[in-house]
Amino acid sequence: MGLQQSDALDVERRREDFPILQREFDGQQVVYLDNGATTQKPDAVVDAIADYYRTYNANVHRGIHQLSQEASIAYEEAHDTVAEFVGADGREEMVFTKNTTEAENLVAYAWGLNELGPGDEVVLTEMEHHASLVTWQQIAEKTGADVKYVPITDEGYLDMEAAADLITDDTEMVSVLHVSNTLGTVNPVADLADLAHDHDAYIFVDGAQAVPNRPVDVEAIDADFYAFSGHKMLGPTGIGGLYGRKELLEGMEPFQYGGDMIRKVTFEDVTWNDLPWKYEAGTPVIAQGIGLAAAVDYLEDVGMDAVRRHEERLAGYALDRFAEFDDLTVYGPTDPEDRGGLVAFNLDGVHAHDLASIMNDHAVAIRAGDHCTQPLHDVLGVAASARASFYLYNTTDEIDELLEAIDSARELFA
Ligand code: C6P
Repeated sequence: MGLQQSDALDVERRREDFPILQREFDGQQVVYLDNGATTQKPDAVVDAIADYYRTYNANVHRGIHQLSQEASIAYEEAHDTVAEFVGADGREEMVFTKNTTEAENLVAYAWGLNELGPGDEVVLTEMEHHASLVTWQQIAEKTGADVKYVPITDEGYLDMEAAADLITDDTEMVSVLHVSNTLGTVNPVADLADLAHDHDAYIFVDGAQAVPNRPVDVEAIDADFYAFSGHKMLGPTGIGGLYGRKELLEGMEPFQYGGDMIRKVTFEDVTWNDLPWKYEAGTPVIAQGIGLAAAVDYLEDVGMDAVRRHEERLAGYALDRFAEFDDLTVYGPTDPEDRGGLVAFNLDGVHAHDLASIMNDHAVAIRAGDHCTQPLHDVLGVAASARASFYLYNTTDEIDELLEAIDSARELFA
């Protein structure tokens, strides 16, 4: 790739914004490679949340006092910031949810439960996260619709020929992840959107592993819905974003009922609030929204192209290093440009959980398990895998430390 670290982003300077990266376990500095699960938070995000609680904490859309006005403005403007970040057309198209999972459930319940019926089909992929797979499976069961799965190729790509056969006039919804949290594969979501729209179906894109790592433009993809989680992109837990095409969000029923999502209520009837508040029932995720906007500001400052290049560089370096060892099986595409910054793998003869535990003894934090993709692991023929996932503050030296820790596991189990 011929890309030097300094061309992408100044990692050493950025690391100073994350004091947690200085943590030591038994004198060893932590190597945090579990960013696919959740990322660390820079001071700017922690400060923005603390500033809200310290200086203008109040409920939003309820008070006429100054604190409430300040909180309401900050919360509403957070929607604008996040909407712009993913190319949505303003706050009306950006609903704040608890996380990606809740965004999936919102659409499945508010749209799917009302629109799906016997004979209708929802098309997913074999690499789907449980957030989408379980949700659509259950909604299909409630409505009598069928679920179909686009298979993956041996190289870990979606089989697009099979996708073209599976998406038909019976398809009502295509729900696909943008970047796989297990294979790392970057899926051709714009092509899948075209396929869905050719058959008058909608497409829901799960961007949980994409928005943190690459520039995303929901309009360029032509997504109908697009979801992501704040905690995977430097933001706090407890917040996610759901982009929805305005006319779709306007036409759908609310997901939850209660305060703030209404305009006028009588004992007999109710009218709904404007977008996006119609989908944010009760006291919303105020501090989290403010924190997510601060995370977006931080990412904008770094530059999403730089983040993507850095992730590709780290993934490429990891793939090259892993290829040096015959006893390591790596899942997903071999070309780093086709994948996000994560590598799932297995070491011959060592269970992924044991491997992660030995990594922990070396202060290397990775994830082990099925990564909420049990059916995909069935396809891969393994019960579990270990996974190293990178972010903008990781270095190739840390990947070397990972490899050294794997070496000690090798020795231990030899
Ligand atoms: N994947 C991982 O370690 P929530 O939990 O709602 O913030 O995100 C769910 C989710 C949905 N889609 C994809 C592609 C994801 O990767 C995740 C979360 C974490 O891989 C936890 S299982």
